[in-house]
Amino acid sequence: SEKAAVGEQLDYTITGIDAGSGVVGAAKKSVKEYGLEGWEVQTSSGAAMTQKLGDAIEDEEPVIVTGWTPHWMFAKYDLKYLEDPKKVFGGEEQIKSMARQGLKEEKPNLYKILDQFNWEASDMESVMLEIENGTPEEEAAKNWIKENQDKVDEWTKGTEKVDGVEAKIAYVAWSSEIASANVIKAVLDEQGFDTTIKQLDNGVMWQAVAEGEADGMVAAWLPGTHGDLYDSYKDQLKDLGPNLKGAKIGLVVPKYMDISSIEDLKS
Ligand code: PBE
Repeated sequence: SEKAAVGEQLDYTITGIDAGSGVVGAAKKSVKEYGLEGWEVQTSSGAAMTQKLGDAIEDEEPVIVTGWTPHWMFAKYDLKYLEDPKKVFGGEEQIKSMARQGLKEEKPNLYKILDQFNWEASDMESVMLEIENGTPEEEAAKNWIKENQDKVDEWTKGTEKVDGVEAKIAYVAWSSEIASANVIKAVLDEQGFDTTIKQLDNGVMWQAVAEGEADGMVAAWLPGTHGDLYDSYKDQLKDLGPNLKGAKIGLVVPKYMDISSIEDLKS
């Protein structure tokens, strides 16, 4: 059948991102849960994944990637999520901020800004898209801040400027988190912090905040995507609540593909 042909055309490969990401973990689980015999999730990086997606679309060929929202890919291409009746990829996700123990007492202004940071999926997407279109990360962050000073004022409300207090924020090299880390850094720097954003693997990011090596992070995808990491570290962290609602992960394909569900990958 035509559907079985998709597996053959793709060499039974789902194009993933880094092995430590939650979406790759969920994709591997989906292979098992849906009985997708012979299928493999190839790990690489977000950049390699979007390169492969773009190349396939240029040639109107099939491709299946591990995707997520917010992401610039939905602004640039006509894409759809494959239905996931078994809910292996979960439902609606939130992106939450986490602080290390003791931050509130030691750096109250930093704690408060992290606590008050929140924006919309469309905000994050616009920063991601600008970076994708070639604007340097720091510049894209500053441009967004200039256009959205009212939102930023809410994040810094009730805090005082500081003079070179160090702020260490951990993040992962996902395009969404490159956007949020650069925006939070630009905001903190404006408030007088000496901010370092440290790029780590997912598990190491969680560990760094839990062990107090980083002050915080704004990249906790919950309840599903990073649920196992949250369970491991939640007693060592201060959960500051969501900074973005309406996030999602799943398997993403171009709209021209004639499959609609993960179940269609079963031959
Ligand atoms: N992501 C982007 C991450 C969380 C943020 C969906 C690629 C993950 O899968 O862990």
